[in-house]
Order: sequence, then C-alpha cells, then structure tokens
Amino acid sequence: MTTFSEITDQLAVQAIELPSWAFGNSGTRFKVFGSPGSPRSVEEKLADAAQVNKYTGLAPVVALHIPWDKHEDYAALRRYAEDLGIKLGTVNSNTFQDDIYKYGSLTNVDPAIRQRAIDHHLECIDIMRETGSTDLKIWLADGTNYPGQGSIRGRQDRLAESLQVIYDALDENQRLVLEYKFFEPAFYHTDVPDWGTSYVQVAALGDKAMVCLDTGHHAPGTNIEFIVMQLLRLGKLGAFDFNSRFYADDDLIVGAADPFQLFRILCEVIAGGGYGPDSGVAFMLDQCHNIEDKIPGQIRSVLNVQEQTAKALMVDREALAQAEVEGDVLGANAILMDAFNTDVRADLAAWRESRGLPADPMAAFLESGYLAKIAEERKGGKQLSWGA
Ligand code: PSV
Ligand code: MN
Ligand code: MN
Repeated sequence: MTTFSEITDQLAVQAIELPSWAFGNSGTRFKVFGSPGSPRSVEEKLADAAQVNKYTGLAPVVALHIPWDKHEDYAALRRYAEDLGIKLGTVNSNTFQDDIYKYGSLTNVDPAIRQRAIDHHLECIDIMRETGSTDLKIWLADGTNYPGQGSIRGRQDRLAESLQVIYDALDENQRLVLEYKFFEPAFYHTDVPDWGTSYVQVAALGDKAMVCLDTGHHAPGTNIEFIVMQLLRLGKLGAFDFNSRFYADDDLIVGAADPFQLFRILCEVIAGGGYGPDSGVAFMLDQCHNIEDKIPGQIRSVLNVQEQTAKALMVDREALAQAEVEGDVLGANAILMDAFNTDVRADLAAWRESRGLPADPMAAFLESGYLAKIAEERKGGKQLSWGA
C-alpha cells in the first residue's frame, strides 16, 4: 500500500467549498429549529465559514446562493471574505421560490416567465464578475406532478433554449454547472432528473458547461462511483455537491451515512484525474445542519472528506492493476479494502500539527469559545434560514 507520507503533497492541495446556507438555520417542512448565534447577514455566514478554514485548512472558498446572499456591494463582500482568509466561490441560482415559477422556470411554457428565469441567471453572472466566481450552478425544481400536466418533450426543448441564452452570456473564464436530481419538489417527472439528461444538455452547450453531481440526488442503491467514472471519462464532471442521505435528499453530513461509498467515489475521482486544483472538478458541500451546531457540522464534514481522500490516495494502484489483469478477484478487492480499513486518523493529526494546524480541529474549535461568543454577540435581529 502507498504510505501516508507518500500522499501528503496531494492531501495538501485539497480545497473544499462550503455552502453559505449551511450556516443559516434549516429544517424540514415540519420545523426549522434556530440555534443561538446563527448568522443574520452574509457577513456573519462568511465569518463562520472562515472558522472552518481556520481550524482545518481545508475550506478556503464559500459558495453563495442568490437571492439568499444578495448584497448591495459585492466588491466589498469579496474584500470582506479575503480579509477573513477565504474567497467567494460558486454562485447558485434560485428559481424555485417565487410564485411565478409554480409551473416551471427555464422550462415554463410562458416566454415571459422563461425570460424572468433567464434574467435571474444573467444577474448571477454579473454578480460572479464582481465576486470573482467562475462557476454558475443551476439546480432546477422544474417538473410536473401528474402525467399529462405538461409536455415533457416541450419542456426539455425549452430548457435547452434557455440554457443556451445563459451559456452565451458567460465570460471566457466562467462555467455553467448543471445539477440533476431525480425527484422533489416535482414528484411525477423532473426536467433534469439524472446525469444523462444533465450531460445531454451541457454537451449541447459547449466546453464551458459541465455536470454537477450531488451525492444525495440518486435513487437508493445507485452506483454513484460509476457515474463519477463516466462523467470523468467524458470530461464533463464539473462539481460535486457532497452530503449524505439515508432516505431522500437528506443533506446530512458527508460520510455520515456511508463512509465506504464516499471512499469508493473518491477512488474513482483520483483514478479518473478528477482530484486537485487543475482537475476542473470542484469539491463542494451541499448540506444543512438541522439539529446539530452548524460550524462543527461543517468541520466534521470536511474532515470526513479528507479522511476518505487520504485512504483513496493510499490505494496501491499498480498492485490493483496487476490483480485486475490476473483476474485475481479477491486480491484486487483486498487491495481496495486494505486502504479503506487503514486508520489514518493519527497520521492526519500529526501531519496537521506539522503544518501549524490543530491535531484535532473539532476539539480546538470547541475550546475556542467561538460558539458562546456568537451566541452572546448576535442577540436580536433576524436569523437567516435556508430559503430566506
Ligand atoms: C435542492 O435539492 C438542493 O438541495 C440542491 O441540491 C441544490 O444544490 C441546493 O438545494 C441549493 O440550491
Ligand atoms: Mn445540491
Ligand atoms: Mn439537494
């Protein structure tokens, strides 16, 4: 097996983008629980995100969601982030909360509503120019609830037309990343339900359009690492939204439900050239922390990704290739399992310390008193929530 000391250079380049909405309150349709100290402004979300980076060294970028993170001065917001040692990243559009989008946004039969949705994306691109962001992420709630409600073919054609207008507005250094999800909020059909549909749509647009794979957006039992392999093979994997699911789009902490699946996904990422800053694959979290504290939730998440990445980097790929050509089924499987079953936690702790980071970022953060400080300082005002 590759030793831990042989992989540290690769580990050192890992950067995971945090979603701004992970720091606000969130919940289910039954209840949104607030936590003391939850952010009341984009600035407070960024300050919390910077804590995750401070203790882990893993999270230098924060993704924004428009209009949730709308700001009167994005250049100032960018400077504010930079002063905290982080950057503004992916801009996520939102066409799923306005009444006019009840029957769809980019797919709507009404050209005026489609134009409204397109204009929203053009606004996002303008914001990206000011924040220095390069990725526009589109997740659509578009779909129907009943057979016959809409022409699924017509909607797909209108989606292609709308996306083309948005794509044509991108600058040279900007990308469009189209996320798929197999159900919800539409229950009969979704306009971008799977990687194939996303791939077909972005392939028609051009080189700057890519697929986003959200790990929570598949039917139970789906072999997600196969999709990772295929998208990398096609040169179209643009981004991950990492999270865990037990039942639906749970948005739980990545690596919580199935660490082995996360390991297998990362093995395919590494094997397919999807790892590292030049790979063109953005590692993002898309999570909400409904009952647990948000900053520790994000710290746990990035550490989970780091731990499984270390193991995936330690797979002896030469031995694996050899076992595969020899038809050594159990030998090949054992090589993978050896890496997965290696406990890298002590090595990671020592390596963090050697880089001036706390050996145990979670403990160091909890001891810092930051949670008590924000609970005290952020009294009054309206706490921000997912969707508001
Ligand atoms: C809705 O399913 C969703 O969770 C998508 O995964 C998006 O990435 C996210 O919301 C933010 O828009
Ligand atoms: Mn997502
Ligand atoms: Mn989701």
